[in-house]
Amino acid sequence: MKRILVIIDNLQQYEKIQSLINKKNRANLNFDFYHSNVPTDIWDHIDFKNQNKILDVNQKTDWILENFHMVVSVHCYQFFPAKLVNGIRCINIHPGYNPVNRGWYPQVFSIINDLQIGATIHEMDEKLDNGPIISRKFVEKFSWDTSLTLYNRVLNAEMELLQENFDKIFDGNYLTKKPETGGNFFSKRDFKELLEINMDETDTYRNIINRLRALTHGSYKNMYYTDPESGRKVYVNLSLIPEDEKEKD
Ligand code: 0FX
Repeated sequence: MKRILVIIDNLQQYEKIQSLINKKNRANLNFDFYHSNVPTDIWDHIDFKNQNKILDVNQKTDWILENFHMVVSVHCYQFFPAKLVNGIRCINIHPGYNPVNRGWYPQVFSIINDLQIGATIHEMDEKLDNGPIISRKFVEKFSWDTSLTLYNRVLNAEMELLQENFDKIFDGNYLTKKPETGGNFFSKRDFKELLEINMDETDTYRNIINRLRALTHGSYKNMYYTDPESGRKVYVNLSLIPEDEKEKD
């Protein structure tokens, strides 16, 4: 029996992975799911609620090394220590195409910087989103995408990659590809620096629309200006409706 630890902080992907595992029905694989100590909606899922499924990978490195054959990180908020990534095979499912979209919120920076975007499954090394690539694919990007619509396409691509490579990944039977040099890395700080609107800044409509749609993601309050009278922040979202979709309304 192969014991596989999955650390996952994303409910959407958890539900899809569970159904894939059930469909695969591999009797020799045993999956244990944990999440980080960062509250997300996965905590309310029946499989996690009141179950003490928080796992700190730094504190529990030795326990992981003793009890598991491999680790899978799925949108996991923790940075894995060197002892862990060097001691056991750790795989990451990343919502970006490495090395083009390393780091945080890849689709946001893909829209703003006109970069291709996709998903990657890779072995983890000591750097973030950097290890040998097992499989990756691009997704389409449209001029009417917001962060949310593009993100959803990337999440689907992640699951397609997992499905296509499931047996290879868990049997450890694949060839990897070293990521090309160069690429991009964006941090959470880079994201935060995009949020405040300077009302006196001038730019092309193309750049302004790109920035607005890159920061439009469902109900998240991202871009804002400060109302000069009251000093309150006013959040801005962009609605983009291609012609054919409008006709359906
Ligand atoms: O889980 P995740 O989709 O992914 C992020 C990083 O992008 C990824 O590289 C890392 N491996 C993982 C641990 O964390 O992040 P999320 O569920 O917090 O956010 C999903 C999207 O929502 C994000 O891509 C952009 C958008 N978002 C998120 C926050 C927190 C916003 O637009 N505003 C926000 O304040």
